Amino acid sequence: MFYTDLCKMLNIKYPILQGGMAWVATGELAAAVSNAGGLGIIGAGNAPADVVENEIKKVKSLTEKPFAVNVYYMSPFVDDIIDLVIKEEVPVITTGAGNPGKHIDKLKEANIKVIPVVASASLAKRLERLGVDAVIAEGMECGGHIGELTTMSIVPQVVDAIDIPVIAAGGIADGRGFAAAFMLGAKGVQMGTRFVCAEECTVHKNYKEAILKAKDRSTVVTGMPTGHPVRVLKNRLSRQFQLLEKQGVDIKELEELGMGKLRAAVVDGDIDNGSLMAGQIAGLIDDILPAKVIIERIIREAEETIKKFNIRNI
Ligand code: TUI
Repeated sequence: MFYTDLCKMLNIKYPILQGGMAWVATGELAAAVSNAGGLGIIGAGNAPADVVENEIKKVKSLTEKPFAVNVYYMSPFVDDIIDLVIKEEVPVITTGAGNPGKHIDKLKEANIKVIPVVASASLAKRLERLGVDAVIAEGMECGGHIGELTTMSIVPQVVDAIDIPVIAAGGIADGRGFAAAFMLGAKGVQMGTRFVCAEECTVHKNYKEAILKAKDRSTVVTGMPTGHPVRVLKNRLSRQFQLLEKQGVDIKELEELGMGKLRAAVVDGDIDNGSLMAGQIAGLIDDILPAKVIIERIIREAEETIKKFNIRNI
């Protein structure tokens, strides 16, 4: 029912992408999602090329299926990561937190599919003209670095602005959200928070448990004054940020407070002083399941949701 143009383009069974979360989206998780018929994605984050190369090798040893690398455009190693994905013949890249325009020709020449995250319809249009293959329209319900628009607003506006497939992200964790994205014109979805609670996700168990415990209002946006707002689960660190922001301290001081905090949450399981990036949908997630079960359940729920409304073709 959900085999779309996007599935054909990416050679995947289900139109479900796993968010390329820095530190979180390791080779193990990416391989599990790809083996389950979705598109697994390694999050390069701020890591240097040799670290990302190891993760690529891990995925290649665990699956024959297509996978992707997410290139984080604020990383100091962006150019190295682009050279690496070309050398390793990675079939797809997604990009985030910046405009990948300057690398598109080089990537197309290497036959790599390019799928940028966009936070506006105008950037989607510009990137379509430059030859990207699809875009991810990410609403501010998502975890981590956020744009200004909600999923409900950005997805249909990006769908209307361009002719290439649009993937919806932000606030999706079950079959209802998946079906709703399709009603808005999306040809696929990307989920981050849901896959943090996959069995194969290697984050510290404290991080997963914090998501399981989360309720609808458990996230907060910090870092507004730095120009890089980030959605996280409320904890001691987020309250410290809010206090400093209220006091109007220097941006540099806020940036320093954020340093190394994602690693502290993911690797050390420091749920008080770590940055627990998660989306608003965290409150809906109440189990840790294998990636395959997560994906198959969402597809089944989405089919049931759509049948309820007697819609035969999407
Ligand atoms: O990038 C994300 N989500 C993120 S990044 C992040 S922070 C991090 N921390 C430590 C290590 C590595 C990373 C946590 N979550 N989402 C994709 C996204 N991209 N959202 C919004 C955008 C975006 C913003 C502006 C994309 C393009 C853009 O273009 C600006 C321009 O040049 O026009």
